[in-house]
This record gives sequence, structure tokens and C-alpha cells, in this order.
Amino acid sequence: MKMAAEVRWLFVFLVSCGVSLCRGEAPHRKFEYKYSFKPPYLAQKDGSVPFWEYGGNAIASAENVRVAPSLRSQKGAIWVKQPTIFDWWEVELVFRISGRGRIGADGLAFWYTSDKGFYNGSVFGSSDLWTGLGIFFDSFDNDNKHNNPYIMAIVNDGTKAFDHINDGSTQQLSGCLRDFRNKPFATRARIEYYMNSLTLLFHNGMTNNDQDYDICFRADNIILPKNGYFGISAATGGLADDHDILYFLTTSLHPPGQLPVDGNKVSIEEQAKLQQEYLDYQKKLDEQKEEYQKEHPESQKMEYDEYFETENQRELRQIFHGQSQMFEVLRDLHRKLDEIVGRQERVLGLVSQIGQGGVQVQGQPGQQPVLIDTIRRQEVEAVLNNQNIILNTAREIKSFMGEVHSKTESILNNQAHAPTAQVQPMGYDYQSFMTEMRDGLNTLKKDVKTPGSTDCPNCLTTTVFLLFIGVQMIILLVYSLYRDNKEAQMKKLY
Ligand SMILES: [Ca+2]
Ligand SMILES: [Ca+2]
Repeated sequence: MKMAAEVRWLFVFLVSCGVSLCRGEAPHRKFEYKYSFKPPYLAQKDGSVPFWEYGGNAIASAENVRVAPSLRSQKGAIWVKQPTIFDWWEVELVFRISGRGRIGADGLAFWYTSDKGFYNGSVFGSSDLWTGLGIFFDSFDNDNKHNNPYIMAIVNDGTKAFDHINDGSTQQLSGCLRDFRNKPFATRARIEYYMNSLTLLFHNGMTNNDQDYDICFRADNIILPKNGYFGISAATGGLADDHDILYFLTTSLHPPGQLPVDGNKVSIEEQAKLQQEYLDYQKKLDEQKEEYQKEHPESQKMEYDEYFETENQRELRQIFHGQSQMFEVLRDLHRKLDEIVGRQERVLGLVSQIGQGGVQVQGQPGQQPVLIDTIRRQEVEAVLNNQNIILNTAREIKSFMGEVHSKTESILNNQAHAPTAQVQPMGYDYQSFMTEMRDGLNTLKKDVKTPGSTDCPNCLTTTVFLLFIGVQMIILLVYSLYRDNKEAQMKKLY
């Protein structure tokens, strides 16, 4: 998966600070001029480079060291005179490898070894079977795997002969595929060895921003010889590039609290005094400048004319400016593209998840199957269950309605057969009561007419019975009258 640009930058930043900061405190840094060279006046008039010695086909000028020129079969090297006196270090290498060919050869090597190498050795211009570290900027693809230019590190214990046939790939500690040839700006490598961790950051020379570094590799638990020598070597073959070193800047790194005491260190009072002197001098200079400008207003203009650039310079500057702007825009676009790719991947992931639960619909032959979001099985089952329940309920309602209908019909039929039949009002059931009374009376009449019934001593006499009936009738009549009267009164009230 592609790493988003921000993540990559963050990673570079973390790694670059990680080596130092994440261990606790940042190491003390001290520039080591005896292990460095830089322009201007890189080489002195006699051609020597202070604290360094070079040989083979290497040429030093005021601006750079051409370790191997763009001629066939050249070899050269430059080695520091004194071994290091510090354990941990960082080397910033600013270099240019340029040639007219589409492909160049052979490459450049950075060395940190227990002994100085040769000036015309077999490994990128220096010695094989070295003890220590070699970092190779290999331009030419010897093993024809289309993986050059390549940057790699090999740590050797003095026993391994460089594997030229495989471009050292069988021996490498780590590496990265980076193009370092023919760049608009100088390419840079920052090699840091601190607390047994080796880190290589690379600047591809596409911008003039000094901090545009990219991580090439980081390796832990690396043990390099103490008091080693720094060196640079280069070689050309059938094809040839110019191999120029512009800056070799060494900084020693000291864990906090372990900075060696500097004998030439100035005291704080002295520092303050010098600072004050410097400020006074600056002030005086400014005053004099102002005075001069007041006295010579015309010369001021003339003087500034010298600062103006020529047309060519301006054009070149504008081209560079335009290019760097284009580069910025491109980088921005690249970042956005990365973002989009990331989002697309997320969306695709989601779609495939849905696809696993959903239905895969086959498209036309030759087309990608189209994934459609559909209802899942359990959802279908739930819907079917609900439908069944609704159907059952509807059926029940239907049967109930049928019952109601049949009952209504039977009622209507009953009414048609017996038109007098009416829904009785709630309350006293006169009719049934009267029927009961009639039946009772008939029974009584029968009993009365029966002659044998007089025998029983507990039986009522006819007179008493008639009297009882009479009283009952009167009570009923009175009650009926009273009720009617009451109902009439109630109706009036409403
Ligand atoms: Ca090679
Ligand atoms: Ca190769």
C-alpha cells in the first residue's frame, strides 16, 4: 500500500529525531573541522586539502573534490589523515554525480573503516576486504536487474570480497532505490551513527531546500570499529560520470553529559565581553554607513547597481524559481493523489465487505462483476414472518366478519319471521313474567280441580289462595302505576 505523503514526511521526521530525541535527550553536537572539507577554498593553492589526502585520479579544486572524472576507467579516493576520536558521528555529504550518458558508471563510495583504503582499489576506487562501513552509490547495473542507481550499505569484517556480479546485493545490510545522477541541485546524504544505530537520509537534489531529506534506511545494533577513518572513493568504467564532492561535514555526537571538556573554551564573562564588543562594533559600523550615505547620495545608487544581477542570472533564477514552484505544486498534487488513493482503498474495502454479505451480480462477459447492495437473508426472513402474521390476522378477521355476517343475517331472518319480535328493553321482562304467571295459574287451576288434593293438611284453602293472588295483583298494579308515573316524570325532566 502506498504511504500517504504526510505519513512519509512524518516518518522521516520521526526517524531523524527518533535516533536522538526518542532516546531521551538530544545528543550534544560538535562540528569537527578536522574531519570536514567545504568550499570556498576547499583546496589550498598547492592543491592540498587540509586534514585530508587524496590520490589516484582525484582532483581537488577550491569548489569541490572531483574524486573520479568523466573519463573511462578512472579511480580515485580521498581519505582523512587522522582517525576519529569520537564514538558517534553524523556526516553530511553534498555531492553531484553527473554525466552526459543516459546511464553512468560506476559510482561513489563513502567509507568509515579501521584503516585507510587504497586510492585505486577494486571497490568503487578503493580497497576490498575492508573492516567497517561502506555506503555505495552504485550507478551501474552490473547484475542487469534494472535496480540501479541504488544506494546500499555493507558492513564488512575484513573477510568478505565485494560481490561485483550481484552489485553487492548478497552482502548488503540495507539499501534503497534512488536516482542521484544529473539532478538540478546537489544531492545530499546524511549518514548518522549514534548509539549503534545507523541511519541514512537522502536528499534527491530536486529542490534547493536543505531539509528535503527522505529516509533511505535505518539499522540498529551496528558495531563499527572505534577510531576509524572517513574516506570517499569513486570509479568509472566503460561509461563515465563526474563524481564531485562539494561538502563533507562531520559532526561528532555526544550523549548528554558526556561532552569532552574543551581546553579552549571561553568563560561566560569573556563571552559576554566579546558579545558586547561585537554589538558596539556593529553600531559604529551602522553609524558610519549612514554618515557616508548622507554625504554621497549619488554613490549610493552606483553602489547598489553592483548588486543587480545580469539578465542571464535573472533568467536562470526565474527558471529555478518557476521550477521549484512547479515542484511544490506537483508535490501537493502527489499528496492529494495519495489521499484519494487511500480513500478509494477504504471505499473498495467497504464495497467488498458489502459484497460478502450481499449478492454478486454478474455483468457482461469481460466486465467486472457489479456488486449491488441487497437485503440480507435474515431481513428477508423477518419480512416473510411479518407477512405471514399479517395474513393469519387477516384470515381471522375474515372469519370473524363472516360469523358476524351470518349472525346478523339470522337476526334479520328472525325479525322477518316474527315481526313482533323486538329487542327487549333492559329491565323488567313483562312478557316472560306474564307467561310464567299464566303457567303458574294454569297449574294451580289444575291442582284446584284435582279432588284428592284436599287431604293434605298443609295445603292452602281456595279462599286464602285467591286472597293471596288478589293481593299480589294489587301490588303489581300499584307498582306498575308507580313505575309509569316515575318514567313520565323522568321524560319531563329531559
Ligand atoms: Ca554496480
Ligand atoms: Ca543492479
